[in-house]
Amino acid sequence: MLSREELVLRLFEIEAVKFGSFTLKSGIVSPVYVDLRVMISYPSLLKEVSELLWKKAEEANVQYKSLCGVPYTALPMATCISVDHDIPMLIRRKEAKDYGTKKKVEGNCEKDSVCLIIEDVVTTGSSVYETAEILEEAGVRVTDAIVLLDREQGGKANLCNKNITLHSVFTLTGVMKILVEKEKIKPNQLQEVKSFLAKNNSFKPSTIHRSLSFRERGMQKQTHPVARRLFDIMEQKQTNLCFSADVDNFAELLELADKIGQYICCIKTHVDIMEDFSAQNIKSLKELSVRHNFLIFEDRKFADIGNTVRSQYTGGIYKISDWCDITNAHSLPGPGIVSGLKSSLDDKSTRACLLIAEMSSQGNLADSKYKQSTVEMASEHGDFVIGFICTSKVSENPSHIHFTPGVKLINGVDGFGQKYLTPDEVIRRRGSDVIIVGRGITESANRIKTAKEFQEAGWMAYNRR
Ligand code: S5P
Repeated sequence: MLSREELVLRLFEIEAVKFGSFTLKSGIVSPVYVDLRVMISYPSLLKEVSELLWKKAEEANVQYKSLCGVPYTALPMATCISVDHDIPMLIRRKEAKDYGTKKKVEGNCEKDSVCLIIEDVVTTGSSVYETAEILEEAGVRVTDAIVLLDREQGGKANLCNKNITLHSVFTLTGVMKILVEKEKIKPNQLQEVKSFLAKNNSFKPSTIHRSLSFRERGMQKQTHPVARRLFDIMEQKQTNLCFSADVDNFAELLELADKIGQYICCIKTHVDIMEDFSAQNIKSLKELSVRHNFLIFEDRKFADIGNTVRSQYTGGIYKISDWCDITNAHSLPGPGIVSGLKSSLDDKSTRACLLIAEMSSQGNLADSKYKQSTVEMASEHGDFVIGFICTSKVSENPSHIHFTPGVKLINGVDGFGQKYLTPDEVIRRRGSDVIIVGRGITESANRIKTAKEFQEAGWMAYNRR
């Protein structure tokens, strides 16, 4: 086995770590460049590195059943560990297969068993997190990740925020200190890299809003009045449950709203599935929303050009904008959809919109770039957009509210690919704010008791995070 120093010198020799002036993909000029892909050309070094990664997990006493390398560079490392130590491996596909099973993970995903992630370099931690999300979708849990080199640009803190502990064999400055000692680089190069790392740190301490209460978030200057009302209701009634009342008649909807109104902060409707829509029925729902103090959210999922959605929002038989506090829209058509919707409102302080950043259904097309662009669109329209439909927290802005559908008391999938997560997973682990529950309540033999259970589970998860 090589010593740590010898290994660092070998990495330097094969130019896996280089110093100078490098223009990165982002356009930033960096004084350091790390590329561990070259290691596959040096099998004995690859074996040494893999052994170090395995030892790190042993030292940290991580308990795991399987391991998974983040594609592609860490794949051969994970394979070496798997073969040398007889540990089952999982492979995360970069793209889901578009034929056959559409699997994103290959290998035996034993439900709720822990999978250890192996990575070569961590910068922001996003690749590790993406891999963890996909593994968790496949049913295994991720608690820890082992990385050969931590670039010290916020990855450890970002992953910690997502409840993943990162253990690194080397830090970038640790590697550099060895190279300075061995006179391979100059001390001023170390200083230069240190100041580069300090300036380019992806961990934003603003993420402390995870610990801001709903009440405090409601009091932020930029929080929209509708969001403020919702935050207030949530704190007053101690509930972050939005009931998705997907029934087809108002007698049932009004009865449910009356019986479980005390447990919810919001009721979500699909007016176009109601068989007896009428202004009178909507008036009755409004009255119940006042009596029990909850908001009304019409899940219309607008998806057209601005001019069309404007008419769909205000006109037709439903006249949605007359009665719903919140509606939602896809960001796919671009910002014109938001401008179109809000242009019809005389008073923007009483109506608000959620943008759909992610969906709960399997195989949906919203990728991370789409999500990011949706968050940017929301930020540009803070006078109307108050948050997101998403499967985990997508925005660091404390005024934004995150609503997550696909919630039941146990994980699972329905017959059409709807994926279910638990209130604890959604609120505590994934940092969302509001659980949207439909069939979890409507299909229960005792809907009132079950609604109360969801309210308690959602609120407990909020208090625990
Ligand atoms: O991605 C989404 C977005 C929404 S708004 N996935 C969803 O399931 N929804 C809605 O949430 C969906 O239209 C339905 O009204 C509700 C979930 O219902 P459940 O019965 O599966 O809980």
